Amino acid sequence: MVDSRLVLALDVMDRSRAIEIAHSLRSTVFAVKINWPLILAGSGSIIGEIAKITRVICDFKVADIPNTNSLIARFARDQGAWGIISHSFTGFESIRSVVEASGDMKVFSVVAMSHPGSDLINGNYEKLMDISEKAGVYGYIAPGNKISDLASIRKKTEKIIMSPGIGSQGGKASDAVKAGADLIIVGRSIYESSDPVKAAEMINMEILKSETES
Ligand code: O7M
Repeated sequence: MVDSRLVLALDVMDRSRAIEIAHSLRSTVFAVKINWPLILAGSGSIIGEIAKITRVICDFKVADIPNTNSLIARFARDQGAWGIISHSFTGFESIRSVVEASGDMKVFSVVAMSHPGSDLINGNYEKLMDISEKAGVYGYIAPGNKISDLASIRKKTEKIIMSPGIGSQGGKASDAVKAGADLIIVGRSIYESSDPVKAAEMINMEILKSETES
Protein backbone atom coordinates (compact mmCIF):
# COMPACT_ATOMS: atom_id res chain seq x y z
CA MET A 1 0.00 0.00 0.00
CA VAL A 2 1.45 3.36 -1.06
CA ASP A 3 1.63 5.85 1.77
CA SER A 4 0.58 8.89 -0.26
CA ARG A 5 -2.45 11.14 -0.51
CA LEU A 6 -1.66 12.00 -4.09
CA VAL A 7 -3.83 11.08 -7.07
CA LEU A 8 -2.17 11.65 -10.42
CA ALA A 9 -4.49 13.13 -13.07
CA LEU A 10 -3.04 11.40 -16.12
CA ASP A 11 -4.45 13.72 -18.77
CA VAL A 12 -1.89 12.90 -21.45
CA MET A 13 -3.05 11.79 -24.88
CA ASP A 14 -0.32 9.32 -25.71
CA ARG A 15 -0.97 5.77 -24.54
CA SER A 16 2.64 4.64 -24.21
CA ARG A 17 3.64 7.82 -22.40
CA ALA A 18 0.69 7.33 -20.03
CA ILE A 19 1.84 3.79 -19.21
CA GLU A 20 5.43 4.94 -18.75
CA ILE A 21 4.38 7.74 -16.35
CA ALA A 22 2.10 5.37 -14.40
CA HIS A 23 4.99 2.91 -14.02
CA SER A 24 7.43 5.53 -12.84
CA LEU A 25 4.99 6.93 -10.25
CA ARG A 26 3.46 3.67 -9.01
CA SER A 27 5.18 3.85 -5.63
CA THR A 28 4.79 7.63 -5.23
CA VAL A 29 1.04 8.09 -5.73
CA PHE A 30 -2.07 6.57 -4.16
CA ALA A 31 -3.83 6.19 -7.51
CA VAL A 32 -3.94 7.32 -11.12
CA LYS A 33 -7.03 9.18 -12.32
CA ILE A 34 -7.98 8.59 -15.96
CA ASN A 35 -10.16 11.16 -17.68
CA TRP A 36 -11.73 11.35 -21.16
CA PRO A 37 -8.66 12.77 -22.97
CA LEU A 38 -6.66 9.57 -22.44
CA ILE A 39 -9.63 7.30 -23.20
CA LEU A 40 -10.53 9.22 -26.37
CA ALA A 41 -6.93 9.17 -27.56
CA GLY A 42 -6.82 5.39 -27.42
CA SER A 43 -9.39 3.03 -26.04
CA GLY A 44 -11.07 2.05 -22.79
CA SER A 45 -8.66 -0.88 -22.43
CA ILE A 46 -6.08 1.59 -21.07
CA ILE A 47 -8.02 1.35 -17.77
CA GLY A 48 -7.21 -2.36 -17.49
CA GLU A 49 -3.59 -1.80 -18.50
CA ILE A 50 -2.98 0.86 -15.87
CA ALA A 51 -4.97 -1.12 -13.29
CA LYS A 52 -2.20 -3.76 -13.54
CA ILE A 53 0.27 -1.08 -12.39
CA THR A 54 -1.65 0.85 -9.72
CA ARG A 55 -5.16 1.78 -8.53
CA VAL A 56 -7.21 3.47 -11.24
CA ILE A 57 -9.95 6.01 -10.67
CA CYS A 58 -12.12 6.59 -13.75
CA ASP A 59 -12.98 10.27 -13.91
CA PHE A 60 -15.97 9.88 -16.21
CA LYS A 61 -18.05 12.55 -14.44
CA VAL A 62 -21.01 10.35 -15.26
CA ALA A 63 -24.07 12.54 -15.93
CA ASP A 64 -26.70 10.68 -17.90
CA ILE A 65 -29.91 8.67 -17.50
CA PRO A 66 -29.68 5.67 -15.14
CA ASN A 67 -29.39 3.03 -17.88
CA THR A 68 -26.51 4.78 -19.65
CA ASN A 69 -24.80 5.47 -16.31
CA SER A 70 -25.01 1.78 -15.41
CA LEU A 71 -23.35 0.78 -18.70
CA ILE A 72 -20.49 3.22 -18.08
CA ALA A 73 -19.95 2.12 -14.46
CA ARG A 74 -20.06 -1.56 -15.38
CA PHE A 75 -17.44 -1.02 -18.09
CA ALA A 76 -15.07 0.69 -15.63
CA ARG A 77 -15.64 -2.06 -13.06
CA ASP A 78 -15.03 -4.84 -15.59
CA GLN A 79 -11.76 -3.18 -16.58
CA GLY A 80 -10.60 -3.40 -12.96
CA ALA A 81 -10.94 0.23 -11.87
CA TRP A 82 -10.72 0.92 -8.13
CA GLY A 83 -12.98 3.96 -8.29
CA ILE A 84 -15.27 6.03 -10.51
CA ILE A 85 -16.31 9.67 -10.42
CA SER A 86 -19.90 10.65 -11.07
CA HIS A 87 -21.83 13.90 -11.20
CA SER A 88 -24.81 14.18 -8.88
CA PHE A 89 -26.72 17.13 -10.41
CA THR A 90 -28.59 14.66 -12.64
CA GLY A 91 -30.48 13.50 -9.54
CA PHE A 92 -30.86 10.60 -7.14
CA GLU A 93 -31.87 7.89 -9.64
CA SER A 94 -28.92 8.68 -11.89
CA ILE A 95 -26.22 8.55 -9.24
CA ARG A 96 -27.86 5.60 -7.51
CA SER A 97 -27.55 3.68 -10.79
CA VAL A 98 -23.80 4.32 -10.74
CA VAL A 99 -23.53 3.05 -7.15
CA GLU A 100 -25.56 -0.08 -7.95
CA ALA A 101 -23.58 -0.94 -11.08
CA SER A 102 -20.23 -0.29 -9.38
CA GLY A 103 -20.20 -3.25 -6.99
CA ASP A 104 -16.99 -2.96 -4.93
CA MET A 105 -15.74 -0.01 -6.98
CA LYS A 106 -15.72 3.25 -4.98
CA VAL A 107 -18.04 6.00 -6.22
CA PHE A 108 -17.04 9.64 -5.74
CA SER A 109 -19.62 12.35 -6.31
CA VAL A 110 -18.74 15.81 -7.67
CA VAL A 111 -20.39 18.40 -5.41
CA ALA A 112 -18.24 21.46 -6.15
CA MET A 113 -15.68 22.31 -8.82
CA SER A 114 -12.41 24.21 -9.14
CA HIS A 115 -12.77 26.26 -12.32
CA PRO A 116 -13.94 29.84 -12.86
CA GLY A 117 -17.71 29.79 -13.39
CA SER A 118 -18.36 26.81 -11.13
CA ASP A 119 -20.60 28.92 -8.82
CA LEU A 120 -23.79 27.27 -10.10
CA ILE A 121 -22.72 23.82 -8.95
CA ASN A 122 -20.77 25.04 -5.88
CA GLY A 123 -23.76 27.01 -4.62
CA ASN A 124 -25.77 23.80 -4.51
CA TYR A 125 -23.31 21.51 -2.72
CA GLU A 126 -25.69 20.83 0.19
CA LYS A 127 -28.48 19.50 -2.04
CA LEU A 128 -25.95 17.53 -4.10
CA MET A 129 -24.46 15.98 -0.97
CA ASP A 130 -27.90 14.99 0.31
CA ILE A 131 -28.69 13.23 -2.98
CA SER A 132 -25.25 11.56 -3.04
CA GLU A 133 -25.47 10.47 0.58
CA LYS A 134 -28.85 8.81 -0.01
CA ALA A 135 -27.44 7.10 -3.09
CA GLY A 136 -24.65 5.59 -0.97
CA VAL A 137 -21.50 7.15 -2.44
CA TYR A 138 -18.05 6.41 -1.01
CA GLY A 139 -16.70 9.96 -1.18
CA TYR A 140 -16.76 13.44 -2.67
CA ILE A 141 -14.91 15.70 -5.09
CA ALA A 142 -14.47 19.26 -3.80
CA PRO A 143 -12.09 21.99 -4.97
CA GLY A 144 -8.66 22.33 -3.36
CA ASN A 145 -8.28 25.88 -4.68
CA LYS A 146 -11.58 27.15 -3.17
CA ILE A 147 -10.78 26.61 0.46
CA SER A 148 -13.99 27.97 1.97
CA ASP A 149 -16.13 25.71 -0.24
CA LEU A 150 -13.92 22.74 0.65
CA ALA A 151 -14.09 23.52 4.38
CA SER A 152 -17.92 23.79 4.25
CA ILE A 153 -18.14 20.43 2.50
CA ARG A 154 -15.76 18.88 5.07
CA LYS A 155 -18.06 20.08 7.87
CA LYS A 156 -20.97 18.23 6.30
CA THR A 157 -19.32 14.80 5.89
CA GLU A 158 -16.81 12.38 7.37
CA LYS A 159 -16.42 10.59 4.04
CA ILE A 160 -13.30 10.73 1.85
CA ILE A 161 -12.85 14.03 0.01
CA MET A 162 -10.66 14.16 -3.09
CA SER A 163 -9.57 17.62 -4.22
CA PRO A 164 -8.30 18.97 -7.56
CA GLY A 165 -7.27 22.54 -8.36
CA ILE A 166 -3.71 22.21 -7.04
CA GLY A 167 -0.63 23.67 -8.76
CA SER A 168 -1.68 24.76 -12.27
CA GLN A 169 -5.09 25.96 -10.97
CA GLY A 170 -3.56 27.93 -8.10
CA GLY A 171 -4.28 25.75 -5.05
CA LYS A 172 -1.71 24.43 -2.56
CA ALA A 173 -1.80 20.78 -1.48
CA SER A 174 -1.05 21.60 2.17
CA ASP A 175 -3.86 24.22 2.33
CA ALA A 176 -6.33 21.72 0.86
CA VAL A 177 -5.34 19.03 3.37
CA LYS A 178 -5.68 21.52 6.24
CA ALA A 179 -9.18 22.42 4.96
CA GLY A 180 -10.21 18.77 4.99
CA ALA A 181 -9.09 17.02 1.80
CA ASP A 182 -8.02 13.38 2.21
CA LEU A 183 -6.69 12.92 -1.32
CA ILE A 184 -5.16 15.54 -3.60
CA ILE A 185 -5.52 15.40 -7.39
CA VAL A 186 -2.61 16.83 -9.39
CA GLY A 187 -2.06 16.63 -13.14
CA ARG A 188 0.01 19.13 -15.13
CA SER A 189 2.33 20.11 -12.28
CA ILE A 190 3.51 16.49 -12.28
CA TYR A 191 3.27 15.14 -15.83
CA GLU A 192 4.51 18.36 -17.46
CA SER A 193 7.48 18.56 -15.09
CA SER A 194 10.92 17.59 -16.38
CA ASP A 195 11.09 15.14 -13.44
CA PRO A 196 7.55 13.86 -12.63
CA VAL A 197 8.74 11.55 -9.83
CA LYS A 198 10.54 14.39 -8.07
CA ALA A 199 7.54 16.74 -8.57
CA ALA A 200 5.22 14.14 -6.99
CA GLU A 201 7.65 13.47 -4.13
CA MET A 202 7.80 17.20 -3.37
CA ILE A 203 4.00 17.35 -3.07
CA ASN A 204 4.05 14.25 -0.82
CA MET A 205 6.65 15.99 1.36
CA GLU A 206 4.66 19.23 1.49
CA ILE A 207 1.59 17.29 2.69
CA LEU A 208 3.60 15.31 5.24
CA LYS A 209 5.16 18.49 6.60
CA SER A 210 1.77 20.17 7.02
CA GLU A 211 0.45 17.07 8.81
CA THR A 212 3.31 17.08 11.30
CA GLU A 213 2.86 20.83 11.90
CA SER A 214 -0.84 20.51 12.74
O1 O7M B 1 -3.78 19.50 -11.99
P1 O7M B 1 -4.48 19.80 -13.30
O2 O7M B 1 -5.17 21.12 -13.28
O3 O7M B 1 -3.62 19.58 -14.50
O4 O7M B 1 -5.62 18.67 -13.47
C1 O7M B 1 -6.73 18.62 -12.64
C2 O7M B 1 -7.54 17.38 -12.91
O5 O7M B 1 -8.64 17.37 -11.99
C3 O7M B 1 -8.13 17.28 -14.30
O6 O7M B 1 -8.17 15.91 -14.66
C4 O7M B 1 -9.54 17.82 -14.14
O7 O7M B 1 -10.44 17.23 -15.05
C5 O7M B 1 -9.87 17.38 -12.69
N1 O7M B 1 -10.82 18.25 -11.99
C6 O7M B 1 -10.61 19.60 -11.88
O8 O7M B 1 -9.58 20.13 -12.30
N2 O7M B 1 -11.57 20.37 -11.28
C7 O7M B 1 -12.70 19.89 -10.74
O9 O7M B 1 -13.49 20.63 -10.20
C8 O7M B 1 -12.91 18.50 -10.78
C9 O7M B 1 -11.92 17.70 -11.35
C10 O7M B 1 -12.06 16.30 -11.14
O10 O7M B 1 -11.15 15.52 -11.00
O11 O7M B 1 -13.29 15.87 -10.98
C11 O7M B 1 -13.47 14.58 -10.63
